[in-house]
Amino acid sequence: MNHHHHHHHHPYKVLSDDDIDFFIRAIGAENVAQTVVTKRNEKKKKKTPYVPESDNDDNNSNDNKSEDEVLLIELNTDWQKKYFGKSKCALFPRTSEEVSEILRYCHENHIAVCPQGGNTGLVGGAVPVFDEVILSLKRMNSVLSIDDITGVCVCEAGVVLEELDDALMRRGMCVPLDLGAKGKCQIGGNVSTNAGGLRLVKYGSLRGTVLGLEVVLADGTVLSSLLRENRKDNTGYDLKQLFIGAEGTLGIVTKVAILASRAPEARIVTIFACDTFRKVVHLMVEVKKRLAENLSAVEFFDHESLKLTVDTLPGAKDPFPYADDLKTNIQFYVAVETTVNEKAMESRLRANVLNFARSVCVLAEDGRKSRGKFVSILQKKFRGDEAERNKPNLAQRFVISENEKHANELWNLRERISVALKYAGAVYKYDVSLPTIKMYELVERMRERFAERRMDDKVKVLGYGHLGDGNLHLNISRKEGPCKDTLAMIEPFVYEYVTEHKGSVSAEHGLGAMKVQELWRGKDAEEVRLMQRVKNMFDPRGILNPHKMIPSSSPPLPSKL
Ligand code: FAD
Ligand code: 2HG
Ligand code: ZN
Repeated sequence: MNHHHHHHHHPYKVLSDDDIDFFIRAIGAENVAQTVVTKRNEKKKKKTPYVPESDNDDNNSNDNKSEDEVLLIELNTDWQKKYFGKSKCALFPRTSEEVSEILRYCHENHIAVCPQGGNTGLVGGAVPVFDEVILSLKRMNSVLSIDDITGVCVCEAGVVLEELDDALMRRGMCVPLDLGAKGKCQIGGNVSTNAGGLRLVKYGSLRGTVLGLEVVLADGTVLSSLLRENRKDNTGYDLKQLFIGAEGTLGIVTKVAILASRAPEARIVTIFACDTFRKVVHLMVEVKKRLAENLSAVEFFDHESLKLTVDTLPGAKDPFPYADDLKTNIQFYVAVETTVNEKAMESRLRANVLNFARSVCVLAEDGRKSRGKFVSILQKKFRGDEAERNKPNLAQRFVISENEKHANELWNLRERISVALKYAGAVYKYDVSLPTIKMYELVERMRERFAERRMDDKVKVLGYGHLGDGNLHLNISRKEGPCKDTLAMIEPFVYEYVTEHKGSVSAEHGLGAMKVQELWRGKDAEEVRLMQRVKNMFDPRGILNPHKMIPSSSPPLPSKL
């Protein structure tokens, strides 16, 4: 750390009884959770026991705590249970006007605020670093309008992604975004992190599909004219882009206008098994070329990821249970999702996908037929057209979904890897962009580093991610819990490696608290300083999500000095 240049030092106010009184007057006692005024809390103690969310298994010691204390523990803790804040106050406004009142007051009184959506972020951005007031968007969860002609949907920021998708589905539409966290994350949180997810290949980034936003600025100003519904609008700077991916540092997103898509009526998931990463990449290129208009996702995961998922999640099954017996060396899996908008076209799609799969694959296997039988059947079947295959061995085998349930089962093997990791011990997560063809070398280098230090029996190094977008998720899992030596083997090595290869240290999860100092990497100091100036312009008192995303100091000095 260097303390030489503290240009913007923001001393924040410690909350008092008066502040709590103000919040209660502004939004009602039922929308304030707090442990500042202990007398008031006394009354609430043991009233109705607060039931925590299902995956909190460590709440048996909460008997003597007030409802608010229990709720604040939950809101101060991130999804991974890796970051812990010490906030004594959480606010649940129901309207933009209430958000505005809160911010105006916090601005005047130098009170730091941490905006929180579904709290599924993976970089510690949605929980306070110290005792910032938590501003939760949870109770602003109405879908306001869906335009059947334009497909534009306007909703409040706190709508849970899956609920928004359900609302659109009833009109034959869907959200142009899909994440494993959809049951909990909110559209406002997605916008604020510019979440990518599994279908970016099809829908593009939120920077294209978000057409307008309503934002409350740090001083309480409500920017409502930014909430536009036009697909096209070239009038001046596109200011809404600044709030997309701003991680709550420039304003609070209170409403979102998003361009929905037509919901597909049928989908087919195919998983290919490959022996080298080169083939994985070339397979992806072929998939993009030949399944182009039906393609909605092309993802990959390595064998270590599959093993951990199958070992950890009940119901997860190896799609190629006989692969080892067949003396192949399967190291990678490519998961391809294809869709059609009309149910009537499903059989046509199936024929196309099958035809493609057969043309790139040595053998097929559905993992359910008895081994001897299917091998002979398939070998017979394919021997004939061997000559016609243009990419005969990009994949060793494939499995294609037979129905929607099967499609889900297969897709879960990719979508739920991070959930499996959460239950498998401590995990170090890196979400990077790299040149696609070289993407997996980082995973291999990481394994070598652990092997050199004979630490490889204690850690599992997993590589998976959004193959079609050049986005690798490198995860290091340690069953026995977090460990300083392990971390020292990973950082700063990973960040240096990625910067050297002109990648990005955060492809889609953002910087949050975890990577705030990494913003300097791969950027000229001028670029970061411009960002600091933008931050300072929108939030001169630095009350919005301090200690996140934008470093307040100068670049760190070279460590060798
Ligand atoms: P939070 O975690 O609550 O907040 C994220 C950041 O945005 C914080 O900095 C917060 O302060 C700020 N914020 C939240 N709401 C607002 C608002 N209304 N106004 C201003 N600032 C706000 N991410 C991907 O990109 N792709 C994936 O595929 C993906 N898969 C995931 C799978 C799982 C199982 C999990 C747990 C996470 C995954 N994530 C993924 C990460 C995470 O879900 C996304 O970043 C998501 O968009 C966060 O939404 P949220 O509502 O939970 O936001
Ligand atoms: C995914 O793509 C998410 O599954 C989570 O972005 C990635 O946990 C991770 O590393
Ligand atoms: Zn991801």
